[in-house]
Amino acid sequence: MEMTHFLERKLARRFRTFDSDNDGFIARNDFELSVTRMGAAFGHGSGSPELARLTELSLGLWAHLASVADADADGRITEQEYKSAFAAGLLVTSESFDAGYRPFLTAIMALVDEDGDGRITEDQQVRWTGALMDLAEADAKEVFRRLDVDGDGFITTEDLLEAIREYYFNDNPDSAGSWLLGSLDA
Ligand SMILES: [Ca+2]
Ligand SMILES: [Ca+2]
Ligand SMILES: [Ca+2]
Repeated sequence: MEMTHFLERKLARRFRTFDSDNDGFIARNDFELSVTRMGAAFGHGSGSPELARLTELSLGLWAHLASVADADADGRITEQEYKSAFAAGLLVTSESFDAGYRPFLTAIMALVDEDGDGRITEDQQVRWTGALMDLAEADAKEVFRRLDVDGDGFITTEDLLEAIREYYFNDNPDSAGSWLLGSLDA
């Protein structure tokens, strides 16, 4: 896949959201940490089946990342390794996107959508993106505003899935998905 400057900036931003402990690398502990933060943010402890499911999928995501992106096999992934693997189509492609992302997003929503009505509020969006990806509150609110196209105060799993798809595969800087992780210059 062609690596445009815009895509490169988006992948750099995504890399930082994976790096939960901010040490400059993605490793297994980053996924353990983000899941722990999700549990704390939504009141799910070690006995929670929803948290167990998210843990399973998160560690599965890490295992997949490690197997395809950790080129030098040192147990951690650098930003360059991440970008190279994406460019080579080893991480997610527009064809594999739905199958790859829907289960993960569904597991996240099982914690976040506390009343189970299939839609989430701004406050829930702020909490989950803060816990899982350390997204700033102001950025999360801006993301929510852009995704709540009909302005009813709620967004759905489908809205999020479409935005994530755009984030990776739409090279238009004005697409709603471009804003999914806040400012690219931060
Ligand atoms: Ca890290
Ligand atoms: Ca490595
Ligand atoms: Ca809800």
